[in-house]
Amino acid sequence: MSNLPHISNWIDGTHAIPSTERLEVIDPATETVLATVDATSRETVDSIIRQSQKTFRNGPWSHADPSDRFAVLSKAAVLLRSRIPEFVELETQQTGRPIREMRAQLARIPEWLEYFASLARVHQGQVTPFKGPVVNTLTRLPVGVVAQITPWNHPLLIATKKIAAALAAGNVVIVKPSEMAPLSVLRLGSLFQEAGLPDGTLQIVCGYGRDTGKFLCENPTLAKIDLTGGLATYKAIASNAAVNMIPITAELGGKAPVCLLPSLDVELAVKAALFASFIASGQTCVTGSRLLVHVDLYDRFVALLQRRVNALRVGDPTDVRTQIGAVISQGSVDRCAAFVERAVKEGGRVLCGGQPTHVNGKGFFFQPTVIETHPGSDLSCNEVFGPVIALIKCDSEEQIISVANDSQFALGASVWSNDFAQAHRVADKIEAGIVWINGHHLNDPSSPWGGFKESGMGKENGLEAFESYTKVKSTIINYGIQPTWFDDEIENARYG
Ligand code: TXE
Repeated sequence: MSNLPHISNWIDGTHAIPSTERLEVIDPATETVLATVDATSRETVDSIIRQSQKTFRNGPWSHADPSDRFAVLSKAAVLLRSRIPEFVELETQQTGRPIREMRAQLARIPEWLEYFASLARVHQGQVTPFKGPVVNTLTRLPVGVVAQITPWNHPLLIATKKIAAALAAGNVVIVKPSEMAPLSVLRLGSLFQEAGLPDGTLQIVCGYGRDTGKFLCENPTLAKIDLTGGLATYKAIASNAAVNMIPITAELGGKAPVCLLPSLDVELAVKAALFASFIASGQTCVTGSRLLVHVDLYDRFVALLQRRVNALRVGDPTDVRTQIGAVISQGSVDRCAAFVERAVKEGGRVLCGGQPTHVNGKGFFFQPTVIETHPGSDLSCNEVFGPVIALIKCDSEEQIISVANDSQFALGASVWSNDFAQAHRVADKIEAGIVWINGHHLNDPSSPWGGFKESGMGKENGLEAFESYTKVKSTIINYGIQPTWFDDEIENARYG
């Protein structure tokens, strides 16, 4: 027997009996196995969903007063905030992301619980201007048992965003974290229990996407699926969900343009590019993976960018000085290398990096890489999901806009300029779900987050996310219209 910890699914308020099939969770910076988790079978998934349906129908949460939901989610925020250091350590280990990033990111996650707790408490129904002596109330009800499929790049942030919105609205949640980094999400089970969430309201089920995720999403009794992942995963689950009339929120890939306009100070432009492109080693859906630089800025920008990228400290993620950590897997390293190779074949010029690397002889690392290329190249069009960035010289504002929009993705985009009118003009013409002016990656629980085109549909965050976890019930209260239709004298009788 191995001494590795095994963390089994969190079901009905406890860690379930471990499955026989298990999968290993690897620290991508050291290639050591951190723990094993369940590889959950179809039979178990189906039984968890059946139990969750009973909990939704008969359990207290779906009928709880909004003030009770507020209290539980607020307490969960307090508990999470008090445990951030332990979550930071775990998140750094399982993702290989630098500890300085994880500290900054995780410190804000309790805000999602606070925000959705508050929404639960203050959200109001409506009364419509219904004609006549009638009062028509619209109330929002929880939708039911919802499945949340979450990724490995921001494991705790993305799961918490989704869980908070769904619980605030009164649903029963089954979350399947990524097989690559499920450990921090698994810890949420006992945290919510301590906060007072009734057992069975948050179920955490582990396994491979192709198996456990698929089994979950194929179940016809779900009320909603909320996915953050790849387009291929969306396509794998969409047809069944459509037939089963299950709505999907999908937060998929991106190819965010970083539009750098000539009025910018070159130092700021380079800082903007570094921040947009290399946070999380480029593994976020809004990574600034296309630097679209105006010709008037280009040469100065490139010279400084090269110096700054070459000086980035790739290293042990647990070292506070490390700026660039690991990528998630060997597969990701290979994918980055293949992108570099194709970019060079297409005439691209590697300005920085371009190679896999190791730290202390181990780990899945890739050098921060910038490749000068042209619009329409493989690197300009397709998502790497790693630290390999396309640099494109643009002759004009118009060309920056047209290159920015010439993509099947439309999630994030940033526009950087000191020229107020130009910044707004360009931002106005960019097709993307999220456009930043003089910023990138800025995020808040109140701010809807989601893309257009193949970047997905629906929103995380904000009122939009909360309402997407509800269904509207219309109650029509008649206090003056008589049901006289089949009487003899039906003058002015009202039908509808
Ligand atoms: O994601 P997957 P991967 C995008 C990004 C990246 C690509 C692939 O473009 O290059 O996705 O990354 C579960 N039924 N993003 O392969 O596989 C899986 O177990 C049900 C964008 O890591 O989509 C995991 O829990 N579930 C993104 C989740 O889907 C399935 C973050 C995501 O994994 C499944 C991550 C199936 N058939 C990747 N197959 C973002 N928007 O931030 C997989 N899963």
